[in-house]
Amino acid sequence: MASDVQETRRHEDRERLFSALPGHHLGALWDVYAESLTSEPVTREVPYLWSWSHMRPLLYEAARLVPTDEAERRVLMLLNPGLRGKSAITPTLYAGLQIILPGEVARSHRHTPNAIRLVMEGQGAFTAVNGERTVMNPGDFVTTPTWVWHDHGNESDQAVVWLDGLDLPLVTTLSSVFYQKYPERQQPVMRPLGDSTLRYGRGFRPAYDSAATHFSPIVSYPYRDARELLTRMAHNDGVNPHDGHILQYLNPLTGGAVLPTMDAFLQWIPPHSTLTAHRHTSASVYLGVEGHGTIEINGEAFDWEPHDVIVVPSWWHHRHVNPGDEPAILFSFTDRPVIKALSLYRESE
Ligand code: 1HN
Repeated sequence: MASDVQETRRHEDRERLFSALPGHHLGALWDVYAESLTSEPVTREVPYLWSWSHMRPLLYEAARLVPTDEAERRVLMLLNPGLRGKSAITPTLYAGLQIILPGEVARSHRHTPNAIRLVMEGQGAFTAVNGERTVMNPGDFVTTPTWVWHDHGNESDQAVVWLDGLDLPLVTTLSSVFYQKYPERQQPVMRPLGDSTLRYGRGFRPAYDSAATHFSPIVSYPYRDARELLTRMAHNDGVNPHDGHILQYLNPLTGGAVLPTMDAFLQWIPPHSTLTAHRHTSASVYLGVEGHGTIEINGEAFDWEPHDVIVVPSWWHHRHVNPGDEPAILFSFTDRPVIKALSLYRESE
């Protein structure tokens, strides 16, 4: 009998303890232990496909209604449905579509988050990075690494649209966001067109320049060059079972990923092929570039067309299918360099 009373008292004391904890900003580990230490990664973020046919009219409507002077950057963000309230496509990565109209300027600034761009539509806009302008044509890959001044302009006669990829959610989580406006709207042009490619992208570099930054010194990787290599690989090389033919955008100073936090790729899924599923502890954001295909993510089919964006979260099985007669070409960027640097990279079929 006495033990029943003791048991009741203990129960009441526990209730009192539990209800007192939140007021002191304390919590009981044993309540959340099982959901914290899962036997393998469990993601809140989900796979998703953003269709270009839905996004395009909204983006052009945003361009009509919101001037760049007001917006600094006129971008529609791609928000993962599993990460409500976060400006994020995965817990580490951000993606958005940016549009710049003829005559517009997206003012100069710099920030600690790294950014990549893949041009989707229109041609003749430019991105300026550290005094070098680079013209943006469809399929071109442009980098704006951590803490470099960058701005965009459009002196052409057509709207230009690109995919922005940033490590902003990661840098925010690491409490390391810094941002500054350049004193003028645009930075002065200090270098000729193609300067960084001539210096670092042709198998040479100025010999007294011994810096080995973890971001690529090359501003632009033209689609023409990437497409030529990919075509060569498709005609000469064996097919990778998971990725078909795939090239990595390289930082020539390290031989590794183009940015310290993000890796980027262009890949070719051969006609009439079904590749082998795999999964890895890095998330990928894909952009359809040419042809069409399917990414099956944990068995669910995401059928993509050019300019559609697909997110594959960490540790979800995915495989590529190309049912068509033409090669299917996909761009992607990932947080793999971060996962690898932290010794957390795992991959399995
Ligand atoms: C940014 O600076 C750009 O420079 C694009 O074009 C998107 C998203 C968040 C924060 C900064 C750009 C951005 C961004």
